[in-house]
Amino acid sequence: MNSVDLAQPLHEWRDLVGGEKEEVRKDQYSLFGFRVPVFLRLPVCVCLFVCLSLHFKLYRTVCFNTSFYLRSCVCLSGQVEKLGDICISLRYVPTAGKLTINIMEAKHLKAMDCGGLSDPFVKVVLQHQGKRLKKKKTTVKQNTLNPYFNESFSFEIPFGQIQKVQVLITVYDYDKLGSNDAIGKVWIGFGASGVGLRHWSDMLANPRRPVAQWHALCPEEEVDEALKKPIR
Ligand SMILES: [Ca+2]
Repeated sequence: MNSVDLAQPLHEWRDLVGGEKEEVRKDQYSLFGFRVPVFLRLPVCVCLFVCLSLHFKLYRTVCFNTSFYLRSCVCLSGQVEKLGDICISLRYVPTAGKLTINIMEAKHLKAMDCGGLSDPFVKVVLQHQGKRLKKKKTTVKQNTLNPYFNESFSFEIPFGQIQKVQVLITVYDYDKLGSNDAIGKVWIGFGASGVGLRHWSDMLANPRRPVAQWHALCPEEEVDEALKKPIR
């Protein structure tokens, strides 16, 4: 008959053992609440980095294109994009083959200097089939957003070429230090659209008479991009 040793306790306290759960913790790590094997840590991080990079690159591209499109729409629709307006007079004398461009005045120009003003001057470029033929500049008007120029420039253009000529007018802010900043640009003549085309057509339809027109300034980079496109 078996005897019971009453000197020994009947029950023992034992620590709980995690078993498989403990092993999983050693082999895995948590990533956004998901358990990922340790050996996949590096590949997963690389994939995440690539995906995030592509996502933000795509996001930036979409934002830039949307912004560019909206700004183009505003500019091409004739609405002022707060760069200012410039008044230009065009006169062409077919018999003399002489084009006269008068830079009359500008108004509501964008402030480019710290004091809330600009030092505007205007550059006139005459080009034919993408090649610059002549370049002229007005004087600089200090500390104003509404400069009055009334400066004329004449170019010799035979009647046979006047239909293919482009006039590019850019308003700059003069700076003593550093390069001059473009405030805005206007494209008149061959390949232009909107007011730029209508003004040119009005000039050709009224030979020997000066035809004045206000133009809304567009961002320089947008005009330059449009000039690169093939003209239909
Ligand atoms: Ca300035």
